[in-house]
Amino acid sequence: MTNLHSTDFPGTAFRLMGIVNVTPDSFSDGGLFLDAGAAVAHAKELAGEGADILDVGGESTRPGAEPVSEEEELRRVLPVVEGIAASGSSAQISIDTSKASVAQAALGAGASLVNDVSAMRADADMVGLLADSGAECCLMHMLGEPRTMQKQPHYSDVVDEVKAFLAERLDFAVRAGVREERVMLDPGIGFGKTLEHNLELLRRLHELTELGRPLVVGTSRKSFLARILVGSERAGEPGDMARRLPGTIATNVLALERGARVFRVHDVAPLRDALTAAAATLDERWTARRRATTGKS
Ligand code: HH2
Repeated sequence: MTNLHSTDFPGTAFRLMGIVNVTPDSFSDGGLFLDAGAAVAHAKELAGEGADILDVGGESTRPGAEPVSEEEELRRVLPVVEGIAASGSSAQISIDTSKASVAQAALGAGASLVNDVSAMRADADMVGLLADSGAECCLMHMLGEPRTMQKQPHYSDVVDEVKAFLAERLDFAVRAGVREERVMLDPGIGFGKTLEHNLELLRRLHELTELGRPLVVGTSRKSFLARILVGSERAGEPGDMARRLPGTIATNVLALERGARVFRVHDVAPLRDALTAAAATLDERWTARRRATTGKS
C-alpha cells in the first residue's frame, strides 16, 4: 500500500510547529523542560512525531506573565537551539522571542525562523534583523501586552481589526526590506481576546487568507477551550488539561478547512493524524490518487 502524505497535496499541505517551552511559568507545561537537556530531548521527541518546525521559547506570554531579561532568556534558549541543531534533526528551528538580540543569537546557532508575538513592535531592531538575515518570520496580532491583555479587550469587529493590523505589519516589514515570501501571519488566539473573539476569529479565519500570506494558528491547550469544555470556574482543576486536547484538535481541523497552514501545538502526534485525515478529506485529489494506486474505489 502506498503511504500518502498530506504534503503530496499542495492545496491542503500544512506544517506542524511543535512547542518547546524553556520556561518556569508557561501555562500548560511551565517548568517541565527548564533544563536544556530535557528541552532538547523533548524537541527530538516532537520531531520524531512529525513536527516540521520546533518553536523554542524562553519567555512565557500567558496572561499576566512578567517580562524576562535578555540575559535570562538567552541563558534558557541558546543551549536548546544549539542542542537541537547539533542533533541533526531535519525540523526547522524557530525562536519564539520579541527581542532582536535573542533572535540574532538563535539565528546564529541554527534557527531560521523568528516567531515574534509582538510583530516587531517590542524591539525597534527586530525589523532590520529580519531584513538583513533573510530569516522566515511569523508576525502575530496581540492587543496590549501579556501583563494586561486580558483586561476587558474590546473590538468593534475583531476580524476586521486583526486583519488591518496584520496588513499594516506586513506592509511595514516589506517596506523595511523583509521579503514578503518570508512572512507568515497569525491572528494571535488568546492574546487580548475574549472567548467570543477567539471563536469569531476561528469561524471567519478564511477572511485573513485574503492577506496572501500563510496563516499560523495557535489554539493548543488554551484556556478558551477550558471555558467551553469544563467552564471557567473549573479551569485548571485536575483533568482539565487532558480535556483540552480534543478541543485543540477540533479547532485546528476547522482552521485548516478555513485556510490556516501552520499549526502551533504541544501534542504533535495526535494533531499530525487529525490534520492529515482532515487534509485528505478536503482534497478530492486524495481519493483520485488512492483509486489509481490501489484500484479500489
Ligand atoms: N501562543 C503562545 C506563544 N507563542 N506564537 C504564535 N505565533 N502564536 C500563538 O498562538 C502563540 C505563540 C502561548 O502559548 P504557550 O507557548 O504554550 O504558552 P506560554 O506563552 O505561557 O509559554
